[in-house]
Amino acid sequence: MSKVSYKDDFPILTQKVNGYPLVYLDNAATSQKPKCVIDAISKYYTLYNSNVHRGVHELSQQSTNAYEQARKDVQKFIGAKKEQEIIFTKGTTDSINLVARSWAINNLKSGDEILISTMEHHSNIVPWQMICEEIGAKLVVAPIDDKGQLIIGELEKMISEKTKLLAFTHVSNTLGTVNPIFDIIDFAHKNNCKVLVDAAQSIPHFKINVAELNCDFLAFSGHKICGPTGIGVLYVKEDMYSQMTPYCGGGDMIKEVTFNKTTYNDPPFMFEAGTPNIVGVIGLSEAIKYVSNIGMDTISSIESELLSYATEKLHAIDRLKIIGTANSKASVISFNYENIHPFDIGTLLDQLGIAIRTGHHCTQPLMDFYNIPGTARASFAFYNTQEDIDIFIEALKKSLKMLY
Ligand code: 7TS
Repeated sequence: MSKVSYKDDFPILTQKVNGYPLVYLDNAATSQKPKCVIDAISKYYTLYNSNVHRGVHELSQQSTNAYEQARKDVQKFIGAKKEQEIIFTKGTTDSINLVARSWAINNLKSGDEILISTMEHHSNIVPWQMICEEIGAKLVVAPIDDKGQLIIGELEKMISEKTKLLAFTHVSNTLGTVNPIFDIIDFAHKNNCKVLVDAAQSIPHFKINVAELNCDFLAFSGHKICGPTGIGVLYVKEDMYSQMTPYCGGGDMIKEVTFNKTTYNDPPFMFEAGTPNIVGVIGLSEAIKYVSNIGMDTISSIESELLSYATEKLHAIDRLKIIGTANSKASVISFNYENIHPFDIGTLLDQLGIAIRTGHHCTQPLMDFYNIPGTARASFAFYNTQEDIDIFIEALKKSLKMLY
């Protein structure tokens, strides 16, 4: 187990909750923020708060420079070929809706199909249902096995000339499953099908390179990778822009406006209408620098050790069932214990200062697949420690004794 601890970088983790030192194991919902990110946000408001892309004055230039530098930082971080391929959004949900409204609605017709999987988050289901309803397209769902793995042979059979988009998650937020996205993207492209990757749960854990992946769209949220809430990214492969039109109009996304006709700015600006989340972008760029300094490979290896350690400890608890046992997993463990409601487990753990998430995790169809109302979910970040897991396991045993 790695000896370096990154906990000290996170001020929030030093506090007590309900009288106990906080053990934060709800990282799949949102990550904590290191001091450097908090400082970058504070510095922006203290020293150069101003709007971007419009002021001639010094502060606006500083703010614009920081905003556009952040775009380059994101480009480099995800291996995009050009900075123009980076659109800043509110988060993964907003990014997926942007693809639905700016691309899918213009390029799909009645009878076409969108292929997703059983393990998708609601934000990669509902936008497509809305589009399908509007244009008469069909949502097709690829099955998974009991371990929570995509059945690739079945998925491949479901792709036909009608399939125009494959939208699927890289990592399941509920099961932790890591999907074989290289192979899936390759297969989809051989069948003339575009691919959107929901990277909300992979970007915090692994090095992502969109050029190598060769995906057409990739979405993620800043808040899951040590950045602020309300900021996200949509990567768009440059040649897709010719098939897209903006769905949100307003300031900053135009070249010229008259009452007769408006011409649009170039991408990515045409997709960033209105005053953007400037401080969010600046905070995200600081977060990217922070995790890059640690190294995504180091992060992956710390988290994989935490995952193995916690899985082993949970397996040793009689009658506890882990939901999601894929061969390749990120540091997320969902579990249930006999007929005890996950909410009760979460509530008792909270009283001992331990934060986990309980419920359906915005994956209700996946809960239906397993025929369960929800799970208790512990999700680990690189700043968690073996000691956190020991405390969690002891508290869990104590809680189960009280409940069962
Ligand atoms: N896709 C996946 C795979 C997710 O896990 C989430 C959020 C989203 C999309 C949506 O991200 P947002 O930032 O736009 O909300 N997942 C979770 C979770 O597991 N617990 O809380 C939020």
